[in-house]
Amino acid sequence: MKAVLFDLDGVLVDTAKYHYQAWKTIAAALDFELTSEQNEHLKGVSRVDSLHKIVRWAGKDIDPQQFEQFLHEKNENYLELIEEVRPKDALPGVLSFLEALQKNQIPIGLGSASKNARPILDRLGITSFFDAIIDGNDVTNSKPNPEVFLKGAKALSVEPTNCLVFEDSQAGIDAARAANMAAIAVGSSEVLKGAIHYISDFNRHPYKELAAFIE
Ligand code: B16
Ligand code: MG
Repeated sequence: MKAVLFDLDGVLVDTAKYHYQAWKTIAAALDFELTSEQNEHLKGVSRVDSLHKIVRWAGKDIDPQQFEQFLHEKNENYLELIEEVRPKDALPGVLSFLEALQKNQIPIGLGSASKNARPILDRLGITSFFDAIIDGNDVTNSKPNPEVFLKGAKALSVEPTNCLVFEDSQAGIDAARAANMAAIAVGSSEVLKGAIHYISDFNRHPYKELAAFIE
């Protein structure tokens, strides 16, 4: 039997669109238009590393004080956007999948790069499903480094090889693989490489289908 580790943004809730929107505003302040293709490379990546990438793509040189200011502005903007998150915003089928895992006594963990993960889980009303929560406040290395998932496995007291990760980002799938864990991608195989299975959401791929990878 396996434990399951969930990414947050883009897997349990579509906050990925809010990250994109908030980063677009920062990019515009750098006279740069952030494309959705470039945004793929920001998914699962920490706030600091994301801004480093954007500044590099914009070809700008900014001082540390302005860098800090942009980080602050991005988060303020993002916090405003997520204020509206409600239980109905959990992605399709998430709630029943969590209920099925719990019913089958599968340990459940969160492995998110976000420092805002806990308030988002609370807003969704699903915090109590999680036996372990590892987020951006608990790690020093950003995905694709495996730290967040290795800490998740440890907190659940399971071997990394007995963990199954659900991820929507290439950085996250790479992190799972670096941790010796199998990953199921929430997204398309044209964009995401290296997962053992691809799903669009948890509604179209119910517990029965996914149980083969878990139990
Ligand atoms: P924050 P995940 C990641 O969350 C997002 O995918 C990524 O876009 C974001 O930059 C990162 O969290 C940090 O988020 O600014 O809220 O600390 O996908 O790993 O759940
Ligand atoms: Mg994600």
